[in-house]
Amino acid sequence: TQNALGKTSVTLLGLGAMGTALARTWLAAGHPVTVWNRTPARAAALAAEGARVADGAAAAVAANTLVVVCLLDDTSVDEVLAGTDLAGKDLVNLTTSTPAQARGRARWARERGARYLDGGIMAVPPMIGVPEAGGYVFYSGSRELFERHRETLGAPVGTTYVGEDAGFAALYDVALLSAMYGMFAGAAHAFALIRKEDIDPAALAPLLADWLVAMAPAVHRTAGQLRSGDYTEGVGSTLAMQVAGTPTFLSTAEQQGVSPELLSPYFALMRHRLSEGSGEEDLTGVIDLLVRRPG
Ligand code: FVH
Repeated sequence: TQNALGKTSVTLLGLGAMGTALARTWLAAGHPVTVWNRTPARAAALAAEGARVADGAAAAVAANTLVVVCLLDDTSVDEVLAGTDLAGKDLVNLTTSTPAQARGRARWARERGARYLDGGIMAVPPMIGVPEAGGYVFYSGSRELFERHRETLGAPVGTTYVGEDAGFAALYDVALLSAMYGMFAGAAHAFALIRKEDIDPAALAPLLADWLVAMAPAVHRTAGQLRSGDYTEGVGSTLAMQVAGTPTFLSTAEQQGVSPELLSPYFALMRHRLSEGSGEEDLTGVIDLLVRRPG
């Protein structure tokens, strides 16, 4: 359903920080929006901005073909959609899920006659409706559904479609966030090293940020090596050389009174790979050690 300006009507279930930001942006972009939230008070401000407030999840779902859910977790999606009629609906689930939950939800939606698209949000609420902030949502599942609603879904924040497998959006989401936590862990160790010295953390911060940016393109070399299977391709610092340097990192941590607990597991994997005779390789072999083999 579209209004006179050709803007698709949206039903949104879940008015937490993220849902509220999404609803507000759709309203500002001229989309008719019907909302529902378990705690009704959270809908009041949006009602004043033009949202229609449904008196139940079932009524909200019935109001429009495009139904977006942005709830706490997969269990809350179950609870909220339990009594709704999803036949013929275009269900877009922006609730953070595991890949298995997303695939299960896609099957569940299909059994109820709905088309399904899963989303993994790579943004925080203040980035919604602010294109220059660079946020976006990974989408996976029905490509046809994504194409049909691409414009509407792209109104609040960018969109990146990653495939028909409904679990892929969640997988990409968690992969990127996992890398982010690795980066935060490295930065935490770096700040810990200078903590007891007469060094201003604000002086280290820009150096750290620039260094992480300079190192980030290494992921392209890693990807190339994974594709070719040749982990020596384009190698700059060999695994043997890097393992030889690890005692310096561990001794420095000890001298500075810093626990090596964030660095040590990675160093252990590097040593393990070296012990397999991979000294001339890059660090890419560590990935193979992480991937568990069946049995
Ligand atoms: N906020 C963020 O920074 C992150 C950014 C990346 C993506 N996440 C995910 O987005 C989903 C929603 O997050 P949110 O920020 O809106 O979360 P809350 O503000 O905590 O709101 C949660 C909403 O879920 C409703 N809810 C929770 N449990 C139930 C339930 N059993 N039945 C019905 N509704 C439920 C809650 O309702 P209420 O407490 O207001 O009644 C809120 O509407 C999430 O998956 C993030 O991981 C956000």
